[in-house]
Parts: sequence; structure tokens; C-alpha cells
Amino acid sequence: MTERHRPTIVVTRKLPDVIETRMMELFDTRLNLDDQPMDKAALLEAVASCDVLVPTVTDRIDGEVIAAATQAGRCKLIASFGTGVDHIDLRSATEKAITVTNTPGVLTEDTADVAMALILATARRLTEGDRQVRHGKWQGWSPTSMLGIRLGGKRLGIIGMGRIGSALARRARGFGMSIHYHNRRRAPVDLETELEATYWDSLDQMLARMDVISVNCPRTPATFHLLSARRLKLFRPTAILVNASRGEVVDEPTLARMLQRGEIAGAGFDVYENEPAVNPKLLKLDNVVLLPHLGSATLEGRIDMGQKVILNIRTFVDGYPPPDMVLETEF
Ligand code: 8YV
Repeated sequence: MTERHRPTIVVTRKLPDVIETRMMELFDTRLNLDDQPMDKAALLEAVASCDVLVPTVTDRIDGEVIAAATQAGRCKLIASFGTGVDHIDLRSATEKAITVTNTPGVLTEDTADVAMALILATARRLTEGDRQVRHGKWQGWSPTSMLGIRLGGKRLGIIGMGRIGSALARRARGFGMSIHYHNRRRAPVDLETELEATYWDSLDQMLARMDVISVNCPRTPATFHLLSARRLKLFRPTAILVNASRGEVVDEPTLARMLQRGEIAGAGFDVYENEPAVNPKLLKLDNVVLLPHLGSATLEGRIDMGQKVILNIRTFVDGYPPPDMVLETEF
């Protein structure tokens, strides 16, 4: 039996122990045990000295990094730990014949849980209430204090009815919400029937009629500021917005201003335009829920993601197309 090629891989962030151990068994692996995000110089050095780079959402794999990989002539695979690939310059990777893989599917349910949690927390003012109790400001029960919005019977508008959008819709139905969605392509009839979902070809028309809006589309050139100032102004003043996808899909400064003025009732954020920086206006508002990009943050999810990365690397090294190959044309 011929020996399998043992590639050199560089992992840019600390991964769950079980994944790092397996990587060490299978590959010549350089880990990042102190978990400090790599700066540009470190990334350029890493990509020039490995066969496979394993980055995460916190690494900007731009044209310069791809060029460094090409010049050194070694790195042929970028096996990203995560589903979103907006941190990778896919065009440069395609041009330079560098394969890119991601980890779709295994973080769907965890991310939908966080989107639903944001809807509940924003509508029922959970984090605001927590702050009140914690800071000794609670004066006791009152019939008219801390009133929120009942979710049952309300309309949820989902922007991006992919895996996560559909998983969120299933959860929201359990809370009595009706499902509306906008997507590049209309969903298959089976899914629409299962979710009793209403398709809106016009995003503008949908936005103006929803009680809750959830962003679940990927960040691509076409979705950058999809919720622009003009579109945010279409929201009903009683509406709430949640985003567990990517901050760049929403014009964050305009949203912050509108929340401050009460032109939109509330918002739940898991992601931000300039992570980890958060618009300072948001920090002062009580009608927002601010989470630190928790979407896929379960131990089980992160282990499943790591296993996908390993499978992608092994398949590629064996000379086959890896299962989660990302095609630039999809984005
Ligand atoms: C991941 C995410 O944890 O997979 C994604 O697209 O947004 C996150 O939930 C992160 O990207 C890991 O790189």
C-alpha cells in the first residue's frame, strides 16, 4: 500500500482539542495554541510555508495572501473553518487555481437557534430586563412595565431562505409566527408548503409589511448593504430586525440612528459591520440585543466543523474534489 502524502497545514486559530489532536495525527500541523489572530505578515508567512491553510472568519485572505501562496508554489488548498467565505477573495483563488472549501450544513441548527433567541430576546426585552435586575434597578412587578411584543400571530420576514433561513422558519412556526421570505430564487414548492411560507419577489414590499425581519443571506457583493438606508426606512416603526448572518448586509450606522430615534422598535445583533468593533451608538441603546458572533458557538458544532475541515483536506490530498468545494460562481 502506498503511503499517503502528509501535508503541512497551518491552523490560524485555536480549535477544539479533539480536532487539533486528530489534525496532529494526520498532518504535519502547526497550531495556534494562544489563539491570537494572525496579522497580515503572519498570514503571508503561513501561506508561503504550508500545503494547506485553515483560516477562520477572522483572517482576511485577500489577493495579497493568495499571491504569496502562488509565489511560494506550495499552498493549493484553503480549507476554511466556517460556512461564510466572504473573508476570502474567491476570484483571486480561482484565478490562481487555489481550491477553497468551507463547512456548510453542520452549523445550521445552532445558528438558527441564535437567530430565534435574538428574536425572543429583542421582542420580550430579555437582556434589558437582565440588566435592570443585575444593576439593582428593578422596582418590582408592575402591570405596565417592560411590555414587549407578542410573537404569536406576527409576521416574520426572512431574507435568504437557505438552510439557516428554513431552520429559523421551523422554529418561528413553533412560536406561532407566519413565515414570509425573500430569496434570489423562489424556494421549492415542498418547502413553501411545509412552512406555509409566502414568497415576496419584491424585498421592498416585504419589508414594509413585516413585524420581524431576519437577515439570513450570505454576504456577497450583491448583498452588501442590501438593507440600505432607503430600505431601512421602509420598515414599520414597530418592527424589529435581527441579524445572525453578516454585519455588512445592513447599513449599521443608519440602523443605529433609526433605533436611537425610535424609527425601528428594536434590533438583535450577532454580527457587526466592523467586527469586533461595535457602533458606539448601539452600546447606549436599551432596545438592542448585542451578542458576540455566537451563531455556531456550540462545542458540538465546532467539532463537526473541524471534522469537515479534516475530510476536505484528506479528500483533496488524495487527489479528489473535496466535498465542500466553494465555487466562485455561487457567490
Ligand atoms: C463561524 C460563521 O463560527 O460559519 C460562519 O460563516 O459565521 C460562524 O458561525 C465562523 O465563520 C468561523 O470561521
